[in-house]
Amino acid sequence: MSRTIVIGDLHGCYDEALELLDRVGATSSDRIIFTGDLIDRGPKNRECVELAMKHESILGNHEEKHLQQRRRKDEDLHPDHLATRKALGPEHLDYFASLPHFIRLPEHNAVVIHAGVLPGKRIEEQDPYHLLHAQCVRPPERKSYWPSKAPADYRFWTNYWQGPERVIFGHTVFDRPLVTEYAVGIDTGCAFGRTLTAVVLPSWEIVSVPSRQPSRGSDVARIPAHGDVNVFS
Ligand SMILES: [Mn+2]
Repeated sequence: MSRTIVIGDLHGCYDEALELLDRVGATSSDRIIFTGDLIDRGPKNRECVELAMKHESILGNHEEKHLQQRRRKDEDLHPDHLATRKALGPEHLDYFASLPHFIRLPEHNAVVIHAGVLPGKRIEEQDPYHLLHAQCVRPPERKSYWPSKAPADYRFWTNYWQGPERVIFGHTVFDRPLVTEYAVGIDTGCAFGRTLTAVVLPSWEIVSVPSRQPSRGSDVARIPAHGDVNVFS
């Protein structure tokens, strides 16, 4: 039976992506989807984009940023973004411009998005800002906060989302994959020296490989054994 393998944010971690594909035994009959944020932070941006071009990806906020900065001068870019720009050609930016905000997997009652959604709206009606950025929210307000900067009455979006689809997402780095009834978060911070994670459908098996990058500090969402996921450090 053919599988769908969804892989979390690469951020230039190409070697780990190949190791993960090998670890899950990916073949040409498997469908492979990346959750966006292929670029920035890690060492092999071009390779990651070209890997995604051979498979499928959604748009991440980092691809969006490079599209927004497309006409900005080199000297006006963040050094990390400049390094990425130098590794890419116009064909890669054109590819970013073609990427969807979500990919539906109706056969699994699932949808792949980059960041998050607000409750009570179909995926097609979601604000693209939330699809690319949502973390801690207070519906129906539009505002979203980084976990470490969220006021106490803002909660991580998965605490509100009640489906009907199970959302597979990246963007927020967790200390281990987040698995709830209606959400599966698979960004485990490879670019920060943690792990790269995939979820394999239809079994929903989670597979991770260790990062080869040096350990770097980042906001990491620590998931408690019970309760919501608003425990961050
Ligand atoms: Mn992101």
